[in-house]
Amino acid sequence: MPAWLHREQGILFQEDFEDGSAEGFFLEGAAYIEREGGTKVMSLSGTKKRAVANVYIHSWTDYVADVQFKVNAGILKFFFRVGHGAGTYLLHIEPTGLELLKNIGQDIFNLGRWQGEVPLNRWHALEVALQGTDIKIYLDGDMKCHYVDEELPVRTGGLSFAAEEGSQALIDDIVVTGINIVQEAKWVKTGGPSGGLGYDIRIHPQDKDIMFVTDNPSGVNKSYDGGKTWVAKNKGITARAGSSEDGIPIFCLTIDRNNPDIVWVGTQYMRGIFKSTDGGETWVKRDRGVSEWDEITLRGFDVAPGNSDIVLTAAEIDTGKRGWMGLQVVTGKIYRSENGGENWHEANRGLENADKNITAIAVHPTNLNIAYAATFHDGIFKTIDGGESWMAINNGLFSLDVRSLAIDPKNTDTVYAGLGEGAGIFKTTNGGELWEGVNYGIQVECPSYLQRVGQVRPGVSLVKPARLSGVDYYSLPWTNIRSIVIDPTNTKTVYAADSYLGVYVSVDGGASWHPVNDGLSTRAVATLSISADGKVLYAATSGEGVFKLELW
Ligand SMILES: [Ca+2]
Ligand SMILES: [Ca+2]
Repeated sequence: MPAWLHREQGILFQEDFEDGSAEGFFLEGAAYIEREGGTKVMSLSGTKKRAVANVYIHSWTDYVADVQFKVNAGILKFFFRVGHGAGTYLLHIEPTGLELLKNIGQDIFNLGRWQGEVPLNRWHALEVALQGTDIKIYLDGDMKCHYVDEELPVRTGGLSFAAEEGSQALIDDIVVTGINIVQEAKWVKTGGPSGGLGYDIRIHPQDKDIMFVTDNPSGVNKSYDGGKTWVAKNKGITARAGSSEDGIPIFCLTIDRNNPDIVWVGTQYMRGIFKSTDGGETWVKRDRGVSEWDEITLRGFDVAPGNSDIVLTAAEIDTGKRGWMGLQVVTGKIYRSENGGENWHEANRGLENADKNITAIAVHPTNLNIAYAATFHDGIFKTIDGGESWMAINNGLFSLDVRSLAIDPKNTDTVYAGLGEGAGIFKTTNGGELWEGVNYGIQVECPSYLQRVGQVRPGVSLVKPARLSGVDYYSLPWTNIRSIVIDPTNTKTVYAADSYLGVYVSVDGGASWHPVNDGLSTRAVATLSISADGKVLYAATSGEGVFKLELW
């Protein structure tokens, strides 16, 4: 654990309902607060619709949950480590005993049963203590069940209570204690444009005070003082857009890994690749060979290690067609230059068909023949011939909506992929042969009436309810991992940004994640960038500008 984070045992959640509200709960059915004797309690009455009170907190791992309950009819169901898709444990509280179950996907596993009286119409104290795979359940102070879950244990998640039809129960005095990760360093807002679409932030690899932020319409912005002040740097960028033709539609920016004086930018909704050879002070147009005009958006660049003449750029192309709910149908294209941008040619073999809007491109840190491209609908592609041909590498991915990629600079077969559709983060340690979800502590959300995370599989479409318009569907609060960066000085430390829930850190190579949002006034993070010395992290937000986190 780095010094700017520390673990602290404390109260994670507490609710006695005395203020008449149930903060942090999502309620369904006949779940409401009522007075009972001298106190206020949560009442759950199952009718045709079951009554549910949920606390969806995915970052809880080991915790002790204490609760008072009283069952008046039927059974009370108590769920713990509730996580989308990952499964959940479930305790049935019946008049004749307790039954411990586990639910993963469609499967229910019976883990154990305690036979004994749990009288109705009386208050009881329940305690569930979770430590790794160890589960202990206490009723009125005595341990009734002890189970060690060695097989597919559920590792993380909040808690939830439910009463099915015919059941009625009261709950009160919920206290959850466990390990809190306390963030000592806080995000600080810097200057800079507020940030719209295409909000890239990049730090000079040798001088972390020098950085760039792009957006449409302000173009390229450069800071020489670590983000305090910014100056527009668009000299030579001829692209203009907007109703008054004064917007500078820059969508992406990349600093050459070999030579930080070389900087690439690309435009949105128009043909425009510009190159700087003086550290972003002036620009020249370098888009010969690109065949599109208004229908192209450049989504990113990467430069071959050791050879600044070899550059790949990923483009989104509007086909002019309209698809589902009138949304534009876009496709993707990769262009490659072998002469520092004098000419570009299409490098698309294997990518020609269908809808392959490319969201990110990453060249291997040491082997210029290997690169990865992430697509919005078709997963991840890999090239081993420098970008001339591509193959899909989606084995293990839960969603084919991929928003970000990061290659571990030291263990170069390790790649992280940030997914949309609430599918979280996936990692490969073998160059993409197999991907595994690494979402321990990542909060994943999507609307409950759509399929939940973990149930989305390649080739299986998400449910798109007819009553939603296309715009609604795409503006729903899916969690989308838009950016992943790896600390170059210690590649076990990884940062990920969700466009809806903010920033996470992992200090164990993705095995577990912790939210680090203290000081961020918005959770809508578009891009992260880390300095070469691993000491400063920047987050470019959508709408509230650039934030800086100093790490120690
Ligand atoms: Ca109470
Ligand atoms: Ca309350």
